[in-house]
Amino acid sequence: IYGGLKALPGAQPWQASVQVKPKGTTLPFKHICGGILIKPCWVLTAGHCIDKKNDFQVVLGGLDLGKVEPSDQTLQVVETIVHEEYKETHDRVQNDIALLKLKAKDGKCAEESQFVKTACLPSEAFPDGTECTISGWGATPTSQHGSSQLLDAEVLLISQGVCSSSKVYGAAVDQTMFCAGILEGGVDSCQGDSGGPLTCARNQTHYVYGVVSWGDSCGEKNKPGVYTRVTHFLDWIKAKTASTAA
Ligand code: 4AZ
Repeated sequence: IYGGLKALPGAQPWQASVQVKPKGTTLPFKHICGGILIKPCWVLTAGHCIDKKNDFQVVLGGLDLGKVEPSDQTLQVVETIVHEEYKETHDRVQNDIALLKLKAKDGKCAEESQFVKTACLPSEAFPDGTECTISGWGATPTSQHGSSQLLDAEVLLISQGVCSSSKVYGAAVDQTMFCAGILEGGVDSCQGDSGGPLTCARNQTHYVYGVVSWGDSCGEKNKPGVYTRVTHFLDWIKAKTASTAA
């Protein structure tokens, strides 16, 4: 996260760290992407975070990735579902969305606490200019390897007209995506934040409106972050997660 601050305990309780243990090694799990808890057994993330060859785990409730904290809940992933039309081309990713099904222990997956809560799925659009929140452990201006502390920042929703104008991203951005940030630069998501949340609030309820997806570099003028537009994928999310009551 560029232009962010240390997240306060409990401020982003849906934030997940998506971690992999490369197959056929004994290396420990390491953070690769963010994720968003949307149901006790389901984490939403980006399609480009999922390489099916890997074993995944998800850590919820943590702020410092370098420490084991009492609020941590570490869960195994039993199924990864990448969008059927996920595509990576030279200049962009499309349908950059995936779901991770968590493994239940004693019949439960994530347990709600002060530090672990689900984010709601949005049912309608938020207006351009709405102030929303991004968070993650990704790269910062002073650390390309990311931050061990969870950071968050406020960004503004940018209109589709501006986002797909030639001075910003042109035709690389379509209706399944949106831009958010500050056009002057300085506040943005970055590598390692991918898959994580952009949430917008209405009446004290937090909605997962975007999934960190891509962008040209980080924090540059006229190159805001590009987010998967969750409202475009609601039917897909509901269909895939309908198999479990939780
Ligand atoms: C990345 O490489 C990435 N500034 C994520 C977000 C942004 C750029 C790159 C947005 O995962």
